Amino acid sequence: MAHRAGYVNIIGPPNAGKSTLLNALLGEKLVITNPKAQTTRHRILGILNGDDHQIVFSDTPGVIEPRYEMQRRMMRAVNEAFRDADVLLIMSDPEHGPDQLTGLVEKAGRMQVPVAVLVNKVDLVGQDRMEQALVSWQAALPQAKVVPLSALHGFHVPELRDWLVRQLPEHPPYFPKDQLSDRHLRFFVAEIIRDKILEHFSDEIPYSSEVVVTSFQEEPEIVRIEADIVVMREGQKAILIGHEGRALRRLGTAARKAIEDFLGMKVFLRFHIKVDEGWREDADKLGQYGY
Ligand SMILES: Nc1nc2c(ncn2[C@@H]2O[C@H](COP(=O)(O)OP(=O)(O)OP(=O)(O)O)[C@@H](O)[C@H]2O)c(=O)[nH]1
Ligand SMILES: [Mg+2]
Repeated sequence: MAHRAGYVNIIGPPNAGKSTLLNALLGEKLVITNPKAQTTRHRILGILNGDDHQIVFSDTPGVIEPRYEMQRRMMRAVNEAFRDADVLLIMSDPEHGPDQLTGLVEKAGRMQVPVAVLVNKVDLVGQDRMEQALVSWQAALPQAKVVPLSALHGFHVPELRDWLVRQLPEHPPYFPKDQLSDRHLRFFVAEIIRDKILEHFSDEIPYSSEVVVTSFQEEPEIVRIEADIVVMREGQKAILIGHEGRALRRLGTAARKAIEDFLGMKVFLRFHIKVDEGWREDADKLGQYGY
């Protein structure tokens, strides 16, 4: 039996549901998803293994016009995903048609590999709006397969998975068949903490924050985790900590519970808050943080 394998890269505007789709395709919550934009900051692989196939999915940051070095590096990760795709998934929603995404359309139009446009969040709009969106995408990218979808509710997700397997080239697996991602547990733990920061704090705080897991010790009964939360200003640190430390305790409890669910183990979690005004522009720091 021939084995098929390849890279299926998910690219689109912020908040379209790219990470939700990756989780739906994998059938488990691997990456964080959030109503706020720019949740995903890295290219993250999620690997779906079957007896005769391996799909290496890439979740990517939403496409934006970068304003600082961290965002430039995020867009570099997106561009890399354009280059090595065996199949390209352009994910959008009814709010973002081809006219709003001309850069993406142009790049997708030049691709030599199969392209599908996924118009996500069908559950939020009426039939007419959805029809219009599908027609305009098909006109903009005639060679693409255009699919209405709901990543959140799983609508058309199994059909998409089957179609993707058929598009893959014959190739041996790229990764061991029991591997789910290219990232380690520490990375996902830091992402869960960042997700809780997005949830608990507004305005610029989530966008000024970076989370680094500095210690991860597995004991028989418990995992002991220490993490730095880096913010850009003393005022942000004060908000994060809150009156008598209450905000930080709430964050800690929410993050600990989510990490316990993810690891299936009891967790002890401790934060250290640091202030570093320039981390988003600092090439060395960004390198250390994995950008
Ligand atoms: N109603 C509805 N909401 C959805 C659907 N898919 C995703 N969402 C929601 O849309 C929001 C954004 O989802 P994400 O998966 O984080 O979007 P993303 O494209 O990865 O966003 P970035 O990482 O910020 O670029 C979340 O609140 C999801 O629950 C869907 O099919 N229907
Ligand atoms: Mg995302």
